[in-house]
Amino acid sequence: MPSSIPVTTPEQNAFVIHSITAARMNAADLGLLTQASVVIEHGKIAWLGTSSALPEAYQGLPQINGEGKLLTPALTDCHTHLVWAGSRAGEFRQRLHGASYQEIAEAGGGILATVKATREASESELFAQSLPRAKALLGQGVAHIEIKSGYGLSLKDELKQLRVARRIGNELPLKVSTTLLAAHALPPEFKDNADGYIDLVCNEIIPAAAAENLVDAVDVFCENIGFSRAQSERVFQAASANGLPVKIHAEQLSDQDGTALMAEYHGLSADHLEYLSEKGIAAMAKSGAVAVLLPGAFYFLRETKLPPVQALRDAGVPIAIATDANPGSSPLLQLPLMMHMACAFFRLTPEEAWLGVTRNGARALGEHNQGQLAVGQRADIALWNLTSPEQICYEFGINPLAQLWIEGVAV
Ligand code: DI6
Ligand code: FE
Repeated sequence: MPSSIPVTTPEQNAFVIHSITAARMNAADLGLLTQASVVIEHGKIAWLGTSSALPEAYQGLPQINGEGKLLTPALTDCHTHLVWAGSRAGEFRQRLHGASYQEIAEAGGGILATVKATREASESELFAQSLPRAKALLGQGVAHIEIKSGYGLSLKDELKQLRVARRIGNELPLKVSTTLLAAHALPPEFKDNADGYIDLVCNEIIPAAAAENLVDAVDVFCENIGFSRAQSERVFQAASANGLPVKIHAEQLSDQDGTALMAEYHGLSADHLEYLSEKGIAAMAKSGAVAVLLPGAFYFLRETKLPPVQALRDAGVPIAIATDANPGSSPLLQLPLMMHMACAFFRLTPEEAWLGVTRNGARALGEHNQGQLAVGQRADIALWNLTSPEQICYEFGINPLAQLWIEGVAV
């Protein structure tokens, strides 16, 4: 049982939650601690241990009765594209009539349909359409979301998307990490000139986004319908030159060796990974990057090839789970449902699913001060109406969140 001597004196904004089962996320079994108490102070976890061992200095603080509920770190959704305009419901209908995702993309629909709508939307319209999506995640206990650009595909419109993402983080209590995904698709004005577009991304869009402090990481869609490994590498070089960490959409529809490239650039994560090879797994294991699995896209695209979960496990690669919220391949905003699907489709254990949306989700965003219940971590914590951790993976449709605190403030 961990305990620590308090280093600060308790203040008015400090409180204790007692009678909880704490899932510390410090071990493969989640490090459950029953009849526990946690002390929150200055927006951080100041103490955690069994209730009977609560230090005297904290005993006079306001007390919240956790009534035996499960307390976990708040959730992180480490891969979303939730700033977009318009709807692709018509494409869903086309797919029901037999068209594939690739065929729709090649015919100028798909991502480019959303690019058109996103370009046409003003910044305030884009914000108004996107805000409810972030609110939906917040209401499920998500305290940190990543938001990618990639539906602007021009200097002006990529920056517009990133500004909207930053504004969501400023207006809601949750934290937003922004990722520039200008290399998501080829815009119509660069048709047949992918290298010319990559020049624009590297020479103008990345430096401008970095200069305006609009971006926390850079991503590329490395795929036969996206960008080649060589083009992805040029984007990574520009990201590195601008001091930005990289991530990659890799091996989603085919194996392009993008994961190994990301590892060479010491990237944060490789995401999707259904077609990941042994070579890619070994590269990830060596680099320490996070494998982000996206069961929503697997489900919605009716993919049949499973990501190599057992090989990732055997290699000790940390696994995260996210929604991939986007209008084309994962039109959903339900992170607990992704925990269920990760278990049902990918055979993750409930413990792996929890680690995937807490500790490992945070790591995929380069965050080490959140995602665990431990002294010194940000007090982004969630109390759940759950009798056991696996219940959230088993049953869906009822929101089990009892209370969320972000930096120690009740939401
Ligand atoms: N992979 C995906 O699944 C999404 N983007 C990507 O690179 C799909 C985005 C869309 O269809 O709008
Ligand atoms: Fe994605």
